Amino acid sequence: MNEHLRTSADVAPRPSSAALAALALCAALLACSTPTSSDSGFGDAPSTRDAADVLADVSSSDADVVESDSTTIDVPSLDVPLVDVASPDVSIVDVPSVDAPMPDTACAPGEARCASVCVDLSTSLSHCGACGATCSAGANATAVCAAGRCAPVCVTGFASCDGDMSNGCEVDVRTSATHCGRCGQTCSGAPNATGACALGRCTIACLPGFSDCDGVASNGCETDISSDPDNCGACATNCPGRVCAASMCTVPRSCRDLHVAAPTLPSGSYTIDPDGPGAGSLAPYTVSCDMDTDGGGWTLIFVAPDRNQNSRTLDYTVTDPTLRMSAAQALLALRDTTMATQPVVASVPAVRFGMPPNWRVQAPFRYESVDETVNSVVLPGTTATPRTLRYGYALMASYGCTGPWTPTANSWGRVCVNGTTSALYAAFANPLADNCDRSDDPMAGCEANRRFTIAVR
Ligand SMILES: [Ca+2]
Ligand SMILES: [Ca+2]
Ligand SMILES: [Ca+2]
Ligand SMILES: [Ca+2]
Repeated sequence: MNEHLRTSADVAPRPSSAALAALALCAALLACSTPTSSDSGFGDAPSTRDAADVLADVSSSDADVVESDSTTIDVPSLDVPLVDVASPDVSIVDVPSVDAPMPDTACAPGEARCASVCVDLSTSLSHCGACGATCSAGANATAVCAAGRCAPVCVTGFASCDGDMSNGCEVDVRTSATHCGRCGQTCSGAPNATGACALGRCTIACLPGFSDCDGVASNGCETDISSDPDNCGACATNCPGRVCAASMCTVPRSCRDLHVAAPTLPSGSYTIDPDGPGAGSLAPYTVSCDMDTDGGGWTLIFVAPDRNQNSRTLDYTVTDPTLRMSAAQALLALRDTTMATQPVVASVPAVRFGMPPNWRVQAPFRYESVDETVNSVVLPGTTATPRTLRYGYALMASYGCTGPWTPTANSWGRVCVNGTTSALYAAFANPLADNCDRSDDPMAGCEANRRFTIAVR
């Protein structure tokens, strides 16, 4: 038999599995396409090989099989450089080369070539007028290239008022009081106000505590909102207690406090809280205030109720003692229903004196008979004169303010200041009609518009 034919047992090195697989394919192909010795009819020519020969050779050497049979087997090679062909590095990067010169004809009319880029030198921010000439902008400005020159433009609301665009547009003309709306436009001040700029238009800025309640800029901030009870803290904010202090509504402790806080308030009824608003046991209550007499600020604590009292225990009409306890002065006066202007009767002036300590304890009508010296001022007047204040429910020997008190079996009643023409009150402890007149002429009766009053401040 063929000397080349050998069994697998003869092969010293065993072929690898890959080689065997290749050989199996090789053997199959040879069987179909390679003439065998029997087919040719020329016998056992040594040059003729069959599948068995190939198998025997491969078994001895892998390399021999691949080299000798490559032309006929045409085994698909795994080494075909598929990866190299498809390499993205080659096709993408190499084509648009940055350094590659571009023909001038590639730029559109009106454009120039800077490096490889076509630009419009008249408008390009990076190549303004010349390649590489960049346009920048300072604060509040936008870079602009116009007609080949850098010309930064201020953003809306700002301006360059210093003539220097290198620092941009440094002025906010919407709010600048010295460049309002445009450079150099200054906003002047007004009473209680400084010039200001809002939305590019001149206006005024009120000083603290003032406001422009009438909307008229020319008279500035005419309203003192720190103390105006009609514009307290803000325009048209009305204080129920008629007191505005430190721009806040409050309720006064007395007519005196109210008068100090708001000197122009007229006489009338006002709400006070003698032990303080929001404090103490007292709730606010209404009293009559005399803002006219002797400088004003008087709180009325007694107003004769009608024409005829008949009592030894007549009390103040404001029974709360707080006001009288803190009062420094008392005022006797006849008043009309307004409780205001004095004297209500020209011939009967009011009289003012230091608050008698007894009057703080209780109303003078409740004492039997007291004479005490007070420094009194018959109004209008400026000289305090020591005079005898007389008060009590007892009977006096005269109808005026003279003569001794008599035993109290017959009550009568008297409040007067001896030696003056000032207001007198009499007969309040007697069934007869009361008298509201002057201390030296006590004959006129009390009337609705002729009431005896005591006020304190
Ligand atoms: Ca500037
Ligand atoms: Ca005004
Ligand atoms: Ca209170
Ligand atoms: Ca009487």
